[in-house]
Amino acid sequence: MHAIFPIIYLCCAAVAAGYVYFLKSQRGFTGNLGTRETSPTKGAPGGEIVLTGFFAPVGQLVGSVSPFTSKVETFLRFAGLKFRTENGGFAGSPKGRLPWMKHGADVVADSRFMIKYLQNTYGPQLKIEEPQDAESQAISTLIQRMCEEHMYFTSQYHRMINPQAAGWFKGSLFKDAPSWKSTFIMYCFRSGRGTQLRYQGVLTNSEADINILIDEDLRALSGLLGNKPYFLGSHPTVADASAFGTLENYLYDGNEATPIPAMTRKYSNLVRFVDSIREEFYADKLSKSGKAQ
Ligand SMILES: N[C@@H](CCC(=O)N[C@@H](CS)C(=O)NCC(=O)O)C(=O)O
Repeated sequence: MHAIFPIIYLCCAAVAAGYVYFLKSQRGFTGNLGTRETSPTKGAPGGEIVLTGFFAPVGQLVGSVSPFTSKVETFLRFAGLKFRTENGGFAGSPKGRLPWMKHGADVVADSRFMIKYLQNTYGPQLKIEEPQDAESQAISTLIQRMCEEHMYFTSQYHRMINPQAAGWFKGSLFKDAPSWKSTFIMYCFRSGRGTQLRYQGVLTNSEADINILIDEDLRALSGLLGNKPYFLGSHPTVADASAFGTLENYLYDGNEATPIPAMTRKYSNLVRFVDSIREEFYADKLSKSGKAQ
């Protein structure tokens, strides 16, 4: 009878060691602060832009499954800048997160600082222009903060914590990993993200309450967009890159067992906004990934 205890201890130790090994191999995914260097603000135009982020295809997305990576890629496409992408690479990121980029000798992380850097470096050569009036600039900042600091975390609940997303996590996000590995990674993510979302605040709410917040955010974006092609008028801006990164994920990541895609489809102008950017700026990838739903 007692002989079973050493075996149980050994199994627990093996699982704990595996978990620690996984966290170390990810350089502490969720909680890795990187080197926290202050971002360079401007470089010399002409260097190759290498964007590192999540680029493995997921669902029907043409942009990245990471809204922040998608935001930067969309900005580069709006701006008409040439770039190359690399998949993965937390360890190289000065902020411990994705995306980050190399441009000549500079390394810049965090979508907000990467875009400012590109604007300062390329200025009038960019094909897009930001609004000059204070009200539009304020709206742009508010859209970005809502997408990136609120809509991201509520959707993380449905991706990482909601048990309904298990099929998507294993069959889509980690489709290339063997089943035991994707299951193990899923439970590691649930634990790490669970802690993060409790401190951040989303996970102090029930699922029903989280869904109310999601709908309020979508309604706010839909009301702001109205019939305009883009959030600030007839031309794309950084606010649209940010909203696209978020909304394309809400609509097309394929996580249909959770309520987000159906909730987003209720707002037809948001669907039209996402689809028109996919068609105009991602035609190359859209033809490969299949037509929008
Ligand atoms: N403020 C950052 C956020 C980037 C971010 O959170 N990226 C996620 C991927 S979508 C990440 O790297 N997460 C790793 C972690 O939470 O440790 C930005 O705008 O780039």
